[in-house]
Amino acid sequence: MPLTRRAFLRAFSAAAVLAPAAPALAGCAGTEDVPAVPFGARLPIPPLDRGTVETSGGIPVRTFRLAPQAGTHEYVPGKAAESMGYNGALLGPTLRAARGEKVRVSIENRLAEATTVHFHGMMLPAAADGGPHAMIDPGGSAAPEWTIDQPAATLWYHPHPHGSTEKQVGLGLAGLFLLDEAQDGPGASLPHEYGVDDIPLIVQDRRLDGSGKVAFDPSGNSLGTLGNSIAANGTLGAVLPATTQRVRLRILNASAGRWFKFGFADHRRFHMVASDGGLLAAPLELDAVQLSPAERAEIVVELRPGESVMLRSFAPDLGRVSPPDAFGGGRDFDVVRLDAAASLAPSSPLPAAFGALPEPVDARTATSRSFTFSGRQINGRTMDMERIDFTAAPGAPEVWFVDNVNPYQHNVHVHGVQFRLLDINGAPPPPERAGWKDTIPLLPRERNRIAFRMPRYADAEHPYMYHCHLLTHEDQGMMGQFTVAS
Ligand SMILES: [Cu+2]
Repeated sequence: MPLTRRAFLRAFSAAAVLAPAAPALAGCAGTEDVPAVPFGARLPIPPLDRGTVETSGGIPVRTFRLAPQAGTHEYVPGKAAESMGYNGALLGPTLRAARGEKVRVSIENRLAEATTVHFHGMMLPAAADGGPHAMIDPGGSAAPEWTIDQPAATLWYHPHPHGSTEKQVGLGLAGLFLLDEAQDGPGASLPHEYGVDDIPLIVQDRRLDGSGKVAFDPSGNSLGTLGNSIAANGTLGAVLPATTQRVRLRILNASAGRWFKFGFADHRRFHMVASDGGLLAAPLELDAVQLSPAERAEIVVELRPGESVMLRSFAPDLGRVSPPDAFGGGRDFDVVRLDAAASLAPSSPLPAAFGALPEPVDARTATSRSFTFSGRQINGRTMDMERIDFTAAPGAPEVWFVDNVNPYQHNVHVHGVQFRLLDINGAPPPPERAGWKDTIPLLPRERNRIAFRMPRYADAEHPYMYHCHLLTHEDQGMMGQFTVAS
């Protein structure tokens, strides 16, 4: 699915206006030669890993093992590309644990370079978070542990080494971490048979060169590397054989810089049931949901027997961009085709509501902080591993103003917490962003206000990160860090 030559030229000539230092067309030679991969390969489902329960000091600990390693993967059949994966050549197993369980992740780095494993969206102690201070050298190991203490959700894990996150994620290091409730909750009637009607969907753009290898071009435009191909669970042109009337898709945008606006080619409506940190207050009927890098949405789509329907990414709404239509917008991508069987097993109807979400913190008593995102800096500062930007009290209520003053996109992710979006430029957020979030888009000239409680774990030594999750921006230092201490 190569971009047309005209689209490339438009993107790069626009990029030159905003990023005059960018070398023209660097690293994209041959990109237009990528063979289109026809839809037909079965969508791979990452193996479900519930770990093993070991007892430590009389306490059961659900223990997972992750071994980041190098390998090769054929995005284009017959053309091997260098790749990285956890416990395999690409991506990683889907880890799954329940609220209240103690978990441990034993990590053994089999890569030839240092890495970390960050648990994105997890409310956990900073020492277990896997940020850029938690480097694991080649041959080294780590075993972070914590207790699951948050609602059921679709979280994920990925590397976070300062300066090389885009490369490691882009080569394939990413996996899902699903959380369940301890007992049946309001989401229990949703499709929940993993790989059958509850489908993990890791969507990533890949920039493939003429030989089918993964290429990077972080200086090409203001969003970093944008791919010319869309992989679902690592596969181009994937098809999901559906056997049930309703299918739940847990969609993760694991791209470095591309925004997606997911919907269906026939514009059918579907229900979004969960955002980053868990269930919405009620199923939300939509015809498209937009996700910036690292955001998730769980959707439930209804199928008719024997039909085929394409999950498509439509041209995203990228806000006021100057110049318009420059950075990865302006076109559609087909992502995965759903082929319904001639006879579909019945599914439970969706509940009318899941239950109201608690009010965010009281803005009048919360600590207020402001963060201005500009260029590759936050509040005029570039990430410094040795600098702690501020310290907060455990569990303290916080309200943050997060401003993007640029004419192009950023987004923001805060480690260790789930937050709520209070308003965007003073107006209430759209309903798909009104639930629990750990990552939100920052469109051009937008001021977002978020509220949350600080992690309850005091640790004066290990920091949490807040940063732009456009991986090129993050690698270039658009990140800060805070500690939580009594
Ligand atoms: Cu950014």
